[in-house]
Amino acid sequence: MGKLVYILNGPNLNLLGRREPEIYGHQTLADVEAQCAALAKAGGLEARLLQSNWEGQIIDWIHEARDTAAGIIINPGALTHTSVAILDALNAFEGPVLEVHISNIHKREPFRHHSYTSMRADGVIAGFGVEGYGLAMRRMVSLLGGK
Ligand code: CA2
Repeated sequence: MGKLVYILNGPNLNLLGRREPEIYGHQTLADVEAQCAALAKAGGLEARLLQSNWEGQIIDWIHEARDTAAGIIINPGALTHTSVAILDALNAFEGPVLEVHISNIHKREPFRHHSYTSMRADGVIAGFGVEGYGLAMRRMVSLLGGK
């Protein structure tokens, strides 16, 4: 087994592919998981996709990742724009952190333009649809020196 990468997803992302396809597309989180797992495996890594609607659960997973994961890909959903607590948790994680947004948050309402997570992220992807997760995983392979 290669090094583990957590793909953490915040509130409402369980609805991916089922609501608002004009913004978020038709693919589901299960599709994202399959794509990322294949890319991770090809690069000598292992992917674990997790989603919660609860801020505290996401923070607990980031803490857990300190002992179990080499890198984190995170789409905190709307918590991106509100959560100092998620930023603090990410600051306690030592490996690479990549932030993904399905939509281009800078093209949307002003309240989506600021991201607390970006103050810690080593890279940010926005507006590439769910393909952004795959791009982030490719970058993770480069950063973590997989195959
Ligand atoms: O573009 C993104 O990935 C966001 O992180 C998604 C969040 C939004 O609050 C951020 O500003 C940008 C919302 C996730 C909601 O996901 C849904 C997916 C399908 C249907 C309904 C909601």
